[in-house]
Amino acid sequence: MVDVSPFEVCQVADAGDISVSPFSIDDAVREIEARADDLTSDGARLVTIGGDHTIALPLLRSAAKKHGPLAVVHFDAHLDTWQTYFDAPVTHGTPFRRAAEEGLIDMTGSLHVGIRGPLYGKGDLSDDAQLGFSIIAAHEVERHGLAAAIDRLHERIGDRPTYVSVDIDVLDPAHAPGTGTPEAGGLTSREMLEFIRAFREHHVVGADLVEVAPAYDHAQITGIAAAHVMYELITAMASTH
Ligand SMILES: [Mn+2]
Repeated sequence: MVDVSPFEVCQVADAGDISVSPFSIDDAVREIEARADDLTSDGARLVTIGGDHTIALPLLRSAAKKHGPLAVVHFDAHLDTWQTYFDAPVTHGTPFRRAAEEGLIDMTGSLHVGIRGPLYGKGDLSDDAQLGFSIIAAHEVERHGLAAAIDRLHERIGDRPTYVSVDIDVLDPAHAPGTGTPEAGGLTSREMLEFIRAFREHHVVGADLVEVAPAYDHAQITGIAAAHVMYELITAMASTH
């Protein structure tokens, strides 16, 4: 374990909330991309906290403009690569399909971590594989061990510029009850923090943490997990600043 004092080696600033339209998802997505462009125009790296998974799309659009196609490591119970959701193309179930179509993702270096059933449709896994994602399923972490899973992650992303997207529902509801689509059988927060520490060896250019729903939280269980995940992410980013 390497000691890092992230706030000593990096200037870390809270840029506040991004103001977005609550009425038009298209306007909101455009506003998020524009604000991300603005916040990173001086070379700063952006990590966002809050929102649902829709926001990964404008954030990836912004990051890919600067770095080219990104290795995306997506922590989630769900694939989020549907074609549409209730016929809508831009939702929290579709961001990585849109991003793949737009060439924002380096598919040779990208993977989902923590995926678990039940799936919504029979074709979900094959559709996802066709896009080119690799998967470390939640049960594989238990079956083959955390160290083996982290080795796979290292191998997959290599030295590519990397974007880390964390849906808090990757954690088991015991560790993160405050979210909109909880699924049993998820990662523990201890496993999750170890995954995040793996990024100390990689070049993380941006990150998000989404789908925390404070109104469903109890005793700040979800908030504590989310805050620690972000702290470790910022620490990992500071390790390679
Ligand atoms: Mn998600």
